[in-house]
Amino acid sequence: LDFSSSPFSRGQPRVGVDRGPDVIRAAGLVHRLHEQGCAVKDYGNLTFEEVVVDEPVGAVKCVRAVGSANQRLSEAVQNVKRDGHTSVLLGGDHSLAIGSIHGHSAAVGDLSVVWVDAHADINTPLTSPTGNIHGQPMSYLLHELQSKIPVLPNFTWIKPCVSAKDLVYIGLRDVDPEEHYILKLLGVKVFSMSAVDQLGVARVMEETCDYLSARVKKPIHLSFDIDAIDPSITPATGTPVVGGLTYREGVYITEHLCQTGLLSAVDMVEVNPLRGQTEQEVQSTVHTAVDLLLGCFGRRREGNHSSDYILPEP
Ligand code: HAR
Ligand code: MN
Ligand code: MN
Ligand code: MN
Repeated sequence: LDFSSSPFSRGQPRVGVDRGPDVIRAAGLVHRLHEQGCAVKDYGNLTFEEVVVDEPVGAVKCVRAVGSANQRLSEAVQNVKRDGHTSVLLGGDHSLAIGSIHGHSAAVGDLSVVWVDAHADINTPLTSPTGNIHGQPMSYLLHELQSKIPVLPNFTWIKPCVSAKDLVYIGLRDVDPEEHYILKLLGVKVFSMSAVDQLGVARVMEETCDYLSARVKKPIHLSFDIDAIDPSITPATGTPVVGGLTYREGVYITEHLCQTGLLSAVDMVEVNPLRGQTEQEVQSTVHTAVDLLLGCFGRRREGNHSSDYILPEP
């Protein structure tokens, strides 16, 4: 596993999400992954060039900063994948999925994307109600939306690289009307919270994997927005939405994806320690993010042991 972490927050207006990577590290993520037998290399925080003048383009905010940070991230992820490692991105806000998915795909080719989020993050620059790019990343990545994306400064390096049929959403419960239209237009597979309620998480994951592997088995990119989990458990995030996934449903998603053997890159984004009301709220959010990542990389709740373990003889 190779970590690229991106203390980046300009895809949305709230301060603090740039501190996500440091609090996730401070919770002992790397040590715990080592303990469960993962070889981990931590590249530390990526540094991004200061963009001083960054006037909105139309309604879209911080375009140049988001564009250049993601270009840098894409290169970092490409290097990790070309070295044959699994890429882990600690964010930062969800605009970073642009560089993470772009870089992943540039290195390995066609991907499946599993997007776990309260939000669809598929607004185009022209449909976005807020102008925040963390609500838009999928629109830049989908082949099918290419003709709807205006030219933006520092975004010209982005090549759409995901097909709508290779994308699955899980956990949606706050979708803008324009986003809902796009999802229906493109026929994107969506397991909203209603579907999770109806089917249960086990069937959602079974159907997700059946759907994605119906044709060829592609490497999976998991983009996990911590706000997918219910804010009673993960309140320290910028745009909490009631009625989310339980801790157990979240962990089940990661355990299931791990068992496919296809997990090739993971984003863990939108942890914002400054949005917790108390230290306990921050810790609950951060520990959940860590447990979700441990689930991605082999931790099972039934227990684990290494294959060369030998029982001690008296
Ligand atoms: N749909 C809204 C927008 O486009 C809100 C997006 C909110 N935030 C996220 N995304 N955390 O997952 O601005
Ligand atoms: Mn390496
Ligand atoms: Mn998101
Ligand atoms: Mn979200």
